[in-house]
Amino acid sequence: MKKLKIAIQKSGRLNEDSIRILKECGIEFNNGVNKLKADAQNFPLEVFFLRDDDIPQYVEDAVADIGIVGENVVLEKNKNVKTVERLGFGKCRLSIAVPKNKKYNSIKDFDGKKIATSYPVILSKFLKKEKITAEIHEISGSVEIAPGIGLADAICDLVSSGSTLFMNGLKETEVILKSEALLIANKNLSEEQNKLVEKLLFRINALRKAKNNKYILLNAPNEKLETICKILPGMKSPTIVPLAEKGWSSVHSVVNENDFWDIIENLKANGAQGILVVPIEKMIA
Ligand code: PRT
Ligand code: ZN
Repeated sequence: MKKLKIAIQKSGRLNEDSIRILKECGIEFNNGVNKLKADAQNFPLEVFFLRDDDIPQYVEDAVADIGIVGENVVLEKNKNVKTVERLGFGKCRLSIAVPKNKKYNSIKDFDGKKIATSYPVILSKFLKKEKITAEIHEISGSVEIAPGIGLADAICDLVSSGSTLFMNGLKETEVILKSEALLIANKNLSEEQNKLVEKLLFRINALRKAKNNKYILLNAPNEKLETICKILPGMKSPTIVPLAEKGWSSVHSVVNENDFWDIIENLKANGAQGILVVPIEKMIA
């Protein structure tokens, strides 16, 4: 069988999470330092370790079939690849920031100004859409120092916690992109390769669903079961097992992380006791 080739970041912010997601999918490979590629031992997958900036090009050229890379890089490089899935890590935003002592009214303030960035493609599209004429000054690193040394009036850079902006006396004024890691793919994969991508996606989704859900067990007096079952949605419907103590049952179900505390409070108010909550490792609908 032909192997699927995946490109992930060699080192940097996406490296660990990219390796983790593949390993959690049960794929074993050796990710030792200074390796260019590794063969998975139990899945037809070959892992290439690359600079993130090169990943879209490699995927477009089919050197790699799929890749894990930030949306910011995918949009900036503007290569002919497709997005298969948003992976939920490497979250950041691409924002415009100005010196914090500068008064800021609206995006119109940037008309005629100079903005330093490593993201000229995304920024110029944004400015065009907003009908702003500003000069884009492309620099490859340490963008945040540009206003301080008189190189530009503003910057457009990635932000996560905001502490880099803060330390450089800048304030965020416009968010132009909310980015996260994407699974991208070459547009002309064979049927066989597409099947492997689907297999991988199935595992990734089972993991993500499991992370967003918890398994819950509780005891309830039988006369309260109907109300309690209405509070607990479950995958199909809750499981009810009679307890040795007469008039009581144990109820098992799955609850979503988002509604978790509301559900727990509601259950307690309706007579549930001995509530146990356990993590789910994988969840297949
Ligand atoms: O060597 P290689 O080219 O592969 O890596 P790189 O140095 O180009 O990228 P790397 O590892 O820094 O980032 C990889 C990806 O992580 C980016 O393309 C984004 O998709 C994502 N990401 C998430 C971030 C951040 N958060 C982030 N905060 N990338 C960069 N930053 C930088 C930002 O540029 C700024 O300098 O962190 C600083 C701001 O952080 P805060 O927390 O101070 O706001
Ligand atoms: Zn890079």
